[in-house]
Amino acid sequence: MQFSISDLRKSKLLDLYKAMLLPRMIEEKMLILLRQGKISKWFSGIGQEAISVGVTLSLEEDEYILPMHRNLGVFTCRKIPLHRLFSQWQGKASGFSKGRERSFHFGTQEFNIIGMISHLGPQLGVADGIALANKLQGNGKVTAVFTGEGGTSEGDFHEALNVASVWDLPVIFCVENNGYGLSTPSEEQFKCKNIADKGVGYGMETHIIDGNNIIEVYTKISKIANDIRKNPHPVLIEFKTFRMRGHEEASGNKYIPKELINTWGKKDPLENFQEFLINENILTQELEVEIKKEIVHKISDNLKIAFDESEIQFDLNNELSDVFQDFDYQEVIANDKISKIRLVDAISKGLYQAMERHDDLIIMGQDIAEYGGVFKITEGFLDKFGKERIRNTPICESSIIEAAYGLSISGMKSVVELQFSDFITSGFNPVINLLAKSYYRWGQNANVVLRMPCGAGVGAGPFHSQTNEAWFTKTPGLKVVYPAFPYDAKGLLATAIEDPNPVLFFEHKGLYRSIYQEVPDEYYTLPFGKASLLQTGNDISIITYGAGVHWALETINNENISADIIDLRTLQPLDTEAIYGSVKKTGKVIILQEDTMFGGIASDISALITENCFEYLDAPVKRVASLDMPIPFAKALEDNFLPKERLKTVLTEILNY
Ligand SMILES: Cc1ncc(C[n+]2csc(CCOP(=O)(O)OP(=O)(O)O)c2C)c(N)n1
Ligand SMILES: [Mg+2]
Repeated sequence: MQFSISDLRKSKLLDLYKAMLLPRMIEEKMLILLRQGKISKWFSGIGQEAISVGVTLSLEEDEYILPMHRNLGVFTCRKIPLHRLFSQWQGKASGFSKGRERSFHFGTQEFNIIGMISHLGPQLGVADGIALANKLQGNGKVTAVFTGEGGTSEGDFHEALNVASVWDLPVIFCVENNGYGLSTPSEEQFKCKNIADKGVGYGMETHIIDGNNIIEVYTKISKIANDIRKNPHPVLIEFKTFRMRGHEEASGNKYIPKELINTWGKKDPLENFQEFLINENILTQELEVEIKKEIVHKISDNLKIAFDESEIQFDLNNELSDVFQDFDYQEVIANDKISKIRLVDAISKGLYQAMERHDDLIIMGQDIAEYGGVFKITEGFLDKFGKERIRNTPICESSIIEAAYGLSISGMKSVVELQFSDFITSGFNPVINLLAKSYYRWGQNANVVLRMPCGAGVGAGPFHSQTNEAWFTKTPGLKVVYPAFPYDAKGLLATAIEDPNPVLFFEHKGLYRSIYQEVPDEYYTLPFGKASLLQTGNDISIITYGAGVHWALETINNENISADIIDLRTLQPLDTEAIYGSVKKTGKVIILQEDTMFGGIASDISALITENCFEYLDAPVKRVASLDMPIPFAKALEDNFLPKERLKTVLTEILNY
């Protein structure tokens, strides 16, 4: 192995050596502890240390790094106290995730490290968001993100590279090509010669670097980082290296040909560099012994602290109260000036006023800038707020939601407009696994609102008509808002944007231009978790939301029935008090939803009512919902799919019970 040290000082060379030695020695200790059953799982980065160390030491300490499962060197180079790392791996309180996350699945703002989620690829899009914040703030910072070559097969990789390139984001995408993704060799993972070749297709600067040569990694990445700081742009680096041990320790590496291990064993980044330093008289045997002794002590002292720390105890309140970040709701009341406007106008005005109020709020979505969005909600926004804040995106829901999370990590707010709520399936992973779990996992909030134009009745067929709120009400960590009126929509959208937690904001397309209401012209907020009682009566309670509210009002008024009609307005949090109060009064209840029947939120509300109001019920709790089938296109089919007509039959049945 050739080392070209050019103008590096001796002390720097020794520092690089020590920086690689520390993670190597920690790992060797961990392998012993693993065999003794003292730690649970270990993903070894032995043989790949030069990459983590070289990249991390090329960055400033306040520049974000997003490592993967083999990048212990990133954590040690950022000088995290070792006992905190050890506590983290043992699920103890001095770690970074209150015992909720294992191995390297955590982040720490203190050290500017954003840890991975298991799904690998989302890391890359998160880096885009952090880099976008840096670019918008013009602070000249660079962001580095890691992935293995296996992870490059995921859609997230392609989306993230494409977005970074189109937006000229200051990111270094570091691919560690270590030959295997679990047991799958590279030739079964991708067909091109080098992963770096993929960057060409995105119009991106690329480099191939010997990942086992610390000097090459450090000098090249330092230079690239400097270039990016002056002139923001993304760079794709392929580090050629090899995974010397199994995917994780329990899985072994029998499937790897011995010759490969032997060949790469000779390229060990640490041994080769050590030999070089000795030959150059920079390192002596005595110094080597001294350095190792110091590290051994450091590791054992810190291990003792971690082992001495008591196990974490379960406290229900602690766990549940960390699902969401506390939000101190501030009521803002508008003056009396009102205008009669449609739902679509109320959302547009609410969003516009939120943009005026929050300088750090960015809107991202497909066709939202010049075109104003497919429903024209952001029409005219571009002129007022400019292209940086009203961002047209490529068609890539996943990486944009990941980028929104990255913006939140950097302290910014974002609203992402889904063109249709149906398309959230293409960005499902980051919603469920990044946004929803982040605060609970490591205390990082996701200050993101996803606007979800949804709903049927517009003859749009199976892929433009779904109302998919139940996919999200099921997932702890997400707030779900579903207004039925312009007044509620405007006030609740303002609150959604104020709230530091991730909010899915459902907007029914069928109501956009058909429902008018007098709405305050000024900015105002409305609280989450408060249903509205639209009409009172004594014979039955109808609990509903969205388009269901309008079906219920129409049906009840036509049939002249004395009913409570409750518009839930938000589904998470759910106003159970309003539900129970009404059911206890009327003794009969229908839960009406536009969603298909099985597994919808009506089922849970029904269960809550039977569990909490059983003695007050005079009839079975009834759900009225769409048929359990995809939404059809033709009018007669769609009308019969939807529950509106069935509501009358069920009403009669329950009132006569
Ligand atoms: C979406 C997803 N699919 C599968 C896995 C299981 N898995 C975890 S790591 C891994 C291999 C990753 O290979 P690579 O990206 O090359 O990284 P390496 O482990 O080699 O460092 C697999 C298949 C996962 N975590 N997430
Ligand atoms: Mg790999």
